[in-house]
Amino acid sequence: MNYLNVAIIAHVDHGKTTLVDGMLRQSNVFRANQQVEERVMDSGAIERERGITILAKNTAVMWHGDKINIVDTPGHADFGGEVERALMMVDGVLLLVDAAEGPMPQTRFVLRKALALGLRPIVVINKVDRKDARPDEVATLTFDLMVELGADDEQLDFPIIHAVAREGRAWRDGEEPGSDLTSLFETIKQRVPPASGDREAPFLFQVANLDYSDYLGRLALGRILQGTVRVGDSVVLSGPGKEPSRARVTKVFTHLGLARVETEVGEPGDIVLLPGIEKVNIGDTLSDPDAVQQLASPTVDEPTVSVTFSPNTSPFAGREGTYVTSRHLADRLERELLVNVALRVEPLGNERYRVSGRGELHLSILMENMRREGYEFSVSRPEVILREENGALQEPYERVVVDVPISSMGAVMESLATRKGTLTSMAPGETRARLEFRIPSRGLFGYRTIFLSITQGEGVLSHVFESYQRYAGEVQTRSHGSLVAMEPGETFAYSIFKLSDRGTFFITPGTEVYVGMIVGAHTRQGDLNINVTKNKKLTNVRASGSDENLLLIPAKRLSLEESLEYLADDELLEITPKSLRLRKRVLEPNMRKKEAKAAVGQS
Ligand SMILES: Nc1nc2c(ncn2[C@@H]2O[C@H](COP(=O)(O)OP(=O)(O)OP(=O)(O)O)[C@@H](O)[C@H]2O)c(=O)[nH]1
Ligand SMILES: [Mg+2]
Repeated sequence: MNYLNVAIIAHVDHGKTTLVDGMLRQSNVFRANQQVEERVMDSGAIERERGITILAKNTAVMWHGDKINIVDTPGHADFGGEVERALMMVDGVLLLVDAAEGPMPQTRFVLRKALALGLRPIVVINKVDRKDARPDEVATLTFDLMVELGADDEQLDFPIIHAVAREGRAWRDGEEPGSDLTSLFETIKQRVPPASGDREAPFLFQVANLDYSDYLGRLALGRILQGTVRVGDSVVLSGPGKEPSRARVTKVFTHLGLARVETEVGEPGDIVLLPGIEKVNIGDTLSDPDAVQQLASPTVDEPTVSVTFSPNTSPFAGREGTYVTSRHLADRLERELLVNVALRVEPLGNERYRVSGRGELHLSILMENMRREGYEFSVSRPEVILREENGALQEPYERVVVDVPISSMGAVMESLATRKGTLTSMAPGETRARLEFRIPSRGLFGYRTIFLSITQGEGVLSHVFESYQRYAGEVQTRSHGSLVAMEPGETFAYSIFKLSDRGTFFITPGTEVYVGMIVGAHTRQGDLNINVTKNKKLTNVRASGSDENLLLIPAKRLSLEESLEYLADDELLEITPKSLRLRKRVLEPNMRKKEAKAAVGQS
């Protein structure tokens, strides 16, 4: 049997997980009457809620006697670390490109990685059913991108498949539209070299990912590079910073469809799961005790953004969370490092930890997972990670692509220019334009909300880290202060109504607040301390309008990402399983005043 190992890579939303649905359905891995949900590989709760893939996942199908191991990868730039790891296991990639959008920032990122590893892509132009599909143009743009990224002749000689992943159909460019995915499977067979690996050679395996099971514990996932592995075999675990140690193989699993299948022998070239190896980490090597090897760990791009995690110290601390101490926090972050290879954690003292990742979403998904598990903590404003090279300060820059209605083009250009963005290309169409910018990552913090409002929700923006470049100087992102509670207690509609001209409220009447908690955004610069816990004095004479009739502007409820984007340097976000509360770092108004004065004195 041949093993054909492929990863599906693309920009976000170009249809990777949907294509896997079709491949699974058409290779008889489901029972005839089995109900299978859409995007079945997006099995995580947050993945399903948000409709995005966060973790790379493996599956496999049989096709005409060959086994195709498939790795579905996330398209969002922040999860690029997952893609880097997935590429370790494969001999080919399906590069999906949306037939209307064409190559986007993350298309470039994943393609660059695949080309650098010498993989030969199969280009799948997906969503050709879209009214605005332009498959031929998109094929040309993809070719140009490959040339720009230094593809060699073999890589440039890529097959082009047209697809409607949602209907499970694909056909070769120039052929009649097909009714199933046969052409895609055939192309994989022709183009992806069967995994090589000498069966008689000593066993060699590198861990590309870790999985967990309640009764098996930690499972090492990877591809057998050579030799075979049997239940009962003794192997040697080696990796950076660890003494080589012996371990026994207790079970061997492979993938088939959505299931893990137990097998007696793991074959060279196949992707297998090995449970029961203690202390195993991603990048580690397992080898034959008579031929011990330690392979080089795969390289992963460095983080560009960091936040500080610390225990929650607000007056409400410990009310809603199960795990609230600094110890809990440290253990949980430590555990995350095992599976989240692009993440870094650094203790800062004083129970604080600097957590660094590849973008705001990379960090916010960790926060969201933690609060769902019962953790309570606070985080600071996300900051970019600066660097020094030859004495010059550098910061991360992003490549940004926006697709906007012509009518908002000017406003978008202006708003990005004030954030130090430079326009690098411009392709105006009849009704919409596509603009590309280079901008310091800092300039994009908090920009999404502004962008959506400028384009009235009609704009699409995506960005990906490009490189470290010269520090761009001051970038102003938030120009207003906060509305801060100065009395503790329950909020009343009456006081919110009275203060409604002062800004936008984030809380509704009946919310319990503490001194120093942020209840809204001030319309002006500087913070405003307000009392939102006052109720109308009861008098004998009832006013003509009663409280119930007060017409309140609905509160603006901030999501986790919006809250992070909102934060200023002297503010924190309190995250609990039930609530997100913004607060001033220093709660007492007088103390804040003193600190502000001291800061002015120093500068
Ligand atoms: N019109 C059309 N829509 C499609 C097609 N394939 C997928 N979609 C839609 O595109 C959206 C994104 O699909 P996904 O499969 O989640 O995309 P993805 O590439 O896995 O996304 P990430 O993993 O988050 O990067 C979904 O709403 C799909 O229904 C297609 O062939 N035609
Ligand atoms: Mg997906």
